[in-house]
This record gives sequence, C-alpha cells and structure tokens, in this order.
Amino acid sequence: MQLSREDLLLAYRRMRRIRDFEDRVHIEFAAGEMPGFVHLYAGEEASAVGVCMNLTDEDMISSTHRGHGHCLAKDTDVNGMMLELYGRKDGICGGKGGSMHIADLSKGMMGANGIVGGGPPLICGAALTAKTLGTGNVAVAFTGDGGSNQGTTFEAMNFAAVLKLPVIFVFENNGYAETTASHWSVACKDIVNRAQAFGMPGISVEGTDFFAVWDAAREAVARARAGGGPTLMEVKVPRFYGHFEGDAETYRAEGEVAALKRDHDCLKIFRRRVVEAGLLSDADLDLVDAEVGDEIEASVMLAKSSPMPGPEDLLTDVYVRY
Ligand SMILES: Cc1ncc(C[n+]2csc(CCOP(=O)(O)OP(=O)(O)O)c2C)c(N)n1
Repeated sequence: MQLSREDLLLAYRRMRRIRDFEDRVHIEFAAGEMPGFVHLYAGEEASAVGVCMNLTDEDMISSTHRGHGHCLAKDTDVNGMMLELYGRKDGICGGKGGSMHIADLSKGMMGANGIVGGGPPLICGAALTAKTLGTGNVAVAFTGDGGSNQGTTFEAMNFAAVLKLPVIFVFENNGYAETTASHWSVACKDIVNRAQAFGMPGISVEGTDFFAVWDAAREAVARARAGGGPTLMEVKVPRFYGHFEGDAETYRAEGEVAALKRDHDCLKIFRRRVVEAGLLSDADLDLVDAEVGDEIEASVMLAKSSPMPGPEDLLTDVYVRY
C-alpha cells in the first residue's frame, strides 16, 4: 500500500461527502423539495473513490443513472452539484441536466447517463482519443450488473480489446437491476468471468473495502497507461436505498438493508481499518465528518435560495461549442 496520511484523509472525505450528499438528497427529495428523478449511490462509495483516486482530471470517466458518487469521487464541486439537482441556473450544467444528465468535463466526468449500457461505447471514444494522440490518459466506464448484459457493453468491450484501448470497465454489482436480482439476470456466476471471453484481464473486488478497490484499480490503470489494454473489474457493492427515490422496495427481504448498513458499510470498515492500524485517529475522522456535514448543509441552503433558469436561458447550450 502506498497511501499517505493525506491520501487516506482525502479518501475518507470523498466517501463521507458522497454519503452525506446522498442522505441529504434522500430527505430533500422525500420532502418534495427537489425536482426530477433521483437514483442514490449510498453504500457504493468505496468503488467510485477507490477507482477515481487513481485518476487525474485528464482521465475520463462515464457514469450511469446513479452518478452522484462518480461526480463527487472526481471532485466535482459540491455546490454546483446540489444547485444542479435543484434545477438552478448556477448549477454545474445550468440547471438543465439534473441528477441523470449531470456532467463536468473540467474534471473528466463525461456525464451521468439515463441509457443503461450507454457509458461503455462513449468511454471507448475517449480512450481512442487518448491512444491516437498518445496522451497516456485512461478512461473508465462505470456500469451496473444490469448494464453488463447490454449489447452496447459487449461491443465496447470487444472494440477496446481489439484496439488495446486504455479502458477499465468497472461493473458495480449491487445485486439488482431495478427490481431484478442479478442471479436472475446474469447467466454466469460472476460478471468477472466474462473478461476471458473478451480477451482481457478480469478482477473481482469486495466493494466495501476501499483498499481492495484502490489496489485493483491502481494495477488496471497502470496497465492501461503502459499500453496493455483494457481490464474488467467487478466490484461487489451494497445499495442502501431503493432503485430510485420513491421505490417501495417490496422485492427486498425484510431486514436486508439494515443488515447491509450494519455489516457492509464501507465508511465504518474504512474507519475501523485505519484506526486499528494507527494510521488515523477517530478524532481525525470526526473532524472530517463535521466539516463535510457543514459543507452539505451550506450547499442545500445555497441551492434553495438560488434562482431558477429564466426564459432567456431556454435556447442557450443547445449546440456544443469546442
Ligand atoms: C437501455 C435501457 N434499458 C432499460 C432502462 C431502464 N432501466 C433504468 S435503470 C435499470 C437497471 C440498471 O441496473 P444496473 O445496471 O444493475 O444498475 P443499478 O441501478 O443497479 O445501479 C433499467 C433496466 C434504461 N434506462 N435504459
């Protein structure tokens, strides 16, 4: 392991920020304060942060409909994100993207995506650019277990393997695609087994363990940067909320979520690990908790008091300028 004290604090801060952002959005949405449609990432924090801490702003990622965690792991501005979810004019996408189309190209975050399996082909474009221009950058497609079954994903994996593109396909397997348990929809036992069929290395990681994800991603990123081509990573994660906000979750066993929160919380596991190893103290982590709590509270207050886009904004951002 080569993580400094600063890295560990940063990892914890990013995971805590995702958790608090999501917990707060859950409350705001239920109170009818937030427009649109929201899918929360809480429980999966170690996956986004473990992967993205190996990336720079020039390395691109594509996300899913569950994209807040990927944005925050790529260090997108919290205020800009909260304003965006509230549909405000000063949101990171001018209030026009919302939760499911949020993007931040300044951080290499190509966007959340309402199309399941939409990210992998998109990220191959970024990877092809990196390879053609010889930038040494890598590209990561985050996808779900449901997304792993899409034809677009298969094409992208084949394309990336044939052209030896610097891509990492990260399948965040939270056990469900909407209401369908993955053992009903994924024919092979583990998604990682599909790597062999596409001729790329595959690795399966326990997604509640930040260190396991970070290690696996570090190896995959190094291989991609060195011209070694794509890697498939299956990251097994829990999902603490419903598929979408408002989901009655009748397809889940009683007590399932409570047990996941008790025994499979990546934040608790991280804390236990670093404190027991003497790397950080409870006080160090409590301070981060307090600071992030204030940060999220301030972002909600700012969003609620900020203006909506006006009629004059209706026809802006219709075409991309580059
Ligand atoms: C092409 C396409 N088919 C179906 C849907 C409807 N849909 C939205 S989310 C979802 C499940 C995705 O499951 P998974 O990839 O496992 O991601 P998770 O929600 O578990 O994070 C489906 C089927 C869609 N948005 N796009």
